[in-house]
Amino acid sequence: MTELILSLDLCDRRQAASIAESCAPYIDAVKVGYPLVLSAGLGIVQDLAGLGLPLIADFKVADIPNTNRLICDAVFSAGFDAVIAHGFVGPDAVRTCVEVAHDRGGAVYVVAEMSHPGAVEFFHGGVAERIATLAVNCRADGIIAPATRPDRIGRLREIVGRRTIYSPGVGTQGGDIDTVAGLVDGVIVGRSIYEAEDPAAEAKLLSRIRR
Ligand code: FNU
Repeated sequence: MTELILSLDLCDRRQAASIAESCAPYIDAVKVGYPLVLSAGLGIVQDLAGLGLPLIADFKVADIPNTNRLICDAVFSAGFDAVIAHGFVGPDAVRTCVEVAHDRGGAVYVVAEMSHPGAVEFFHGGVAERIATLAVNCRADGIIAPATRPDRIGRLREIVGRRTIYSPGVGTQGGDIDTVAGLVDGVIVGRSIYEAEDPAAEAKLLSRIRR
């Protein structure tokens, strides 16, 4: 089954909680990032906890090992179930995230290649493949790969095997959800759902990928 993950990039706490609640029957996890946490505060995690869905912290953690440890400790103490980290910072920094996450029963997903057009500047030419290999070697739970480039997902799948691939970039960024759903373990969707006139109806429509 391919998961549908709601990316809750809203800046209003009540609106975010209300959209998440209405979409909850059709989604498998909620991803929260800087826009919402910096606007609404970490208390949003408590608001969302009642949904009973895994909460993924998209903080793209990218610091030295000690700072990564402090960030990940705070993430899991706040009630998140998983964290997204960058891999370009190297194995010691990624391993620290994985250690903290696994000690706390959580997961780490490493960004192997980003979905926006400019990502090709640095991620192509072998870097994404090296980061995916690093994610495997550091025992990360999976990677983030771009729904905007299904061919690249295929290449990264060869490296990570059965590890989880979560993929953002469908809808507004141009990726086709039905193409990508067959290649990955979960599709991350933000604006196509929360900017829809009826977010729950849109989530229900997209939830066809869960079959
Ligand atoms: P939507 N996101 C992304 N591409 O889009 N974490 C990446 O390569 C990546 C991400 C996030 O376009 C992005 O920050 F690593 O509205 C946003 O939160 O569907 C979400 O995925 C996509 O949102």
